[in-house]
Amino acid sequence: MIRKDLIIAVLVTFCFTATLFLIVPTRSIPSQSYDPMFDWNGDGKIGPADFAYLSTIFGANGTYVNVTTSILDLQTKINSLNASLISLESKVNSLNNLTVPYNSTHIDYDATTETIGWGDVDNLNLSITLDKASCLLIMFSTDANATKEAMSSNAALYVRVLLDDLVYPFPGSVGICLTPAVGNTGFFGLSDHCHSLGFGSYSYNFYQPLATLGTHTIKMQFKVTAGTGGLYNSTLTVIALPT
Ligand SMILES: [Ca+2]
Repeated sequence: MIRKDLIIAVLVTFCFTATLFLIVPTRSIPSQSYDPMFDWNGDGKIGPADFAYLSTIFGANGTYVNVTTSILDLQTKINSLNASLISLESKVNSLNNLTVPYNSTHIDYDATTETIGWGDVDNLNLSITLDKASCLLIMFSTDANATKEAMSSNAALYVRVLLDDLVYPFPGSVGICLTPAVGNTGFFGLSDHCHSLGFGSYSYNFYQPLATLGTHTIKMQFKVTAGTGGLYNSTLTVIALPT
């Protein structure tokens, strides 16, 4: 009977002791979580070197910086910058998809007129197709002259553009006086006479600020007020710019 009680006592003592050994080590190990804010030398652990550095600056004064707030502010700025980049990327993509319709034609012979009413310049016409409403820039350049045979009114060469066979609204139906006028001279007792105007380079840029979607035709017309007018080496170019 005594022996049985002794065995039970030994077993109870063993269990109690084992429980202490399980509890004590658990309580003896403090909770240690790595905080990079205190890892001054950046070696991935909090050690003597970090305390050594801290001791060198102990007691120092300065302006407190809330690192968390600073990081949040920086994150806000980064988010704003990122939004700007996304917007810029969208605009660049739009530019990459942008098409600029254009057309051009050229004649390399001398087109002349002796009429005082408007007439077409042969082969100086073209068409352009727009996928949306656009501003048309119509550029005309030529080597022109004007001659005058009779002693009459001044002779000058005029040009204009027809858009879809309608008189172009800009600068107006009167057209552009392209060359200087050739007139009579003979003042101060000199005999009455006149001189023809040699070929010279002239140009004019017409524009239509709001051309509608679709295909448009453009052609040049010319006229003279007297005598003969000539166009040589003429170029007609139209470019459709986004509005
Ligand atoms: Ca460290």
